[in-house]
Amino acid sequence: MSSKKKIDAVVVGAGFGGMIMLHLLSQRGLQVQGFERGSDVGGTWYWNRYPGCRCDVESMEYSYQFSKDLQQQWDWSERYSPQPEILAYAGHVADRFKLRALIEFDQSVSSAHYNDNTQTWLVETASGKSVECRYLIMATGCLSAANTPAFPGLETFAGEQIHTGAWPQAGVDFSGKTVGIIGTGSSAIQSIPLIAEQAASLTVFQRTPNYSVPAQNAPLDPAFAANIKANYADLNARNREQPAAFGANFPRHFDSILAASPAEQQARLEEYWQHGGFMFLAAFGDLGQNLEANAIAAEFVRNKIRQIVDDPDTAELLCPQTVLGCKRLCADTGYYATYNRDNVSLVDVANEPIQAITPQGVQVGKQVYAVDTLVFATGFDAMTGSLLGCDIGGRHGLTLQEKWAAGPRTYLGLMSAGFPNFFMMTGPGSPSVLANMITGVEHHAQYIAQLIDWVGAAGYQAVEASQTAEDAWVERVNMRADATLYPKCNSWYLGANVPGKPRVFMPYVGFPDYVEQLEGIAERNYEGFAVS
Ligand code: NA7
Repeated sequence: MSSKKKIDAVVVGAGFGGMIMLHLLSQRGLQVQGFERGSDVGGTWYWNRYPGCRCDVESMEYSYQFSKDLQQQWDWSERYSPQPEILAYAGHVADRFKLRALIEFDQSVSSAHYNDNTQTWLVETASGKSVECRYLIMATGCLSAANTPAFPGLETFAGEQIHTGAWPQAGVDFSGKTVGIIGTGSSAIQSIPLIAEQAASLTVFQRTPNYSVPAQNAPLDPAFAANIKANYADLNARNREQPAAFGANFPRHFDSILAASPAEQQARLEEYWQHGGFMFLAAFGDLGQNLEANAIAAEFVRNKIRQIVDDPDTAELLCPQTVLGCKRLCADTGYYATYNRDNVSLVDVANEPIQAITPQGVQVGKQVYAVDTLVFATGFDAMTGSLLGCDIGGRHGLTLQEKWAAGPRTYLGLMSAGFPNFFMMTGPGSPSVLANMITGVEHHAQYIAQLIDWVGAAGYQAVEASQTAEDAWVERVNMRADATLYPKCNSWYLGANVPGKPRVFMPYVGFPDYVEQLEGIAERNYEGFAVS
């Protein structure tokens, strides 16, 4: 081992979560070290470079709130910023707050073990670096462990294979290529229209169709942006009252769709369709709670698909039959219309699954679809993948893998009993992927920093979640999910997309309630945390 040193804190990951955490801890005078497996900052936005990649939360709301100067001086160009611009923003933040000096890039943390005697963590990287620290903060992201299904013959494929979540930095030229893409989640829905424009042909392998509403992306109106900048604090405060910490600029309705006449239902849904994006689910108050209500909005989207897609069979194949919004809603630019192109075809792999990848392409039943390039838009081992991908050992040698064998268990999505001084940013049991991620990480970073202040001020060495508080929290997470329609489909929120993964609903439903819970806990002297 080389260069072993003892410091206050290690932060793993230099996406938006890791950067704000490093900033807040170093501001306090703590000696901190960041490790990042990529060659630069940006996290999700560093890895996901596929064509069409953009945020599905509006840019004016998907930006840091901790620095008024940063908010005022940064300009976004589109309603929904494209990935290169968000990555540039991450780079700007890193430079502006001098974070790069705190981060070692191209360092993948492979293990972290707690020492009961010294009450410190020993953190090791795959390349043999080793650091001893008091606090360990995993800012490793919710969607950062790419999931490539173990198709038989995968390694025999003769062409180029690419995962959307690990896109080559140099880009991919699809010109003249025969391309296949597996998956129809958000990444596929964003990239398919652009790949189709470039490729000679594109074959989409669809297992489950997804609901997508138009993003209605457009250049950002400077007057709109200026107005928000003049009242940023107000927008942020109102957003914190929203279930997912965004969308306060557009009305959220609380009335039941079942109480509206068919004409009123259609008019309101049409208005929200035209507005675009996630706010479609806010057109009525019961779309996420009531199956009958949900079915009306779902049929509205299916009818849109039938109107847009020329070939009736293809349209029907694209129509989801699942609960709307149960899997993450997608926002697109020209997705459904892409199936009207002559060079695009849709293959249903729901009833007849992909059997194998052959040297030539994708085998479905007896048919092989020959492709030059194969894109895996097959998602992620969400929320727990990046945590369990690291060998993490807590008190008495208990590993996180052992503790979470039946699914993740946390207190507040921040700590797990038996793992002192070990924090997760937007971990399972926190709103995370069900809320504006940048607001979520900023809230967590501030909470963790204040908790560390409190531990230090009280003269303690270690803090951890108590078992009883954790058990009660897990119950609360389940109870809140059970009051919604989320558990009614096979989504990655439940771990259902990865074979063998325990089926547990991982995110916490409702950002405002979550913030209120955490504030109350802090006021009650960090109730549920044990110190030593
Ligand atoms: P998603 O939303 O998890 O989508 C993955 C897609 O890949 C989905 O359509 C899957 O079908 C499909 N898939 C996965 N495994 C297979 C196999 N074995 N055969 C066929 N099809 C398969 O990932 P994304 O990257 O699109 O989006 C993730 C999030 O990133 C998104 O919600 C945004 O927050 C940004 P399935 O539905 O499982 O039948």
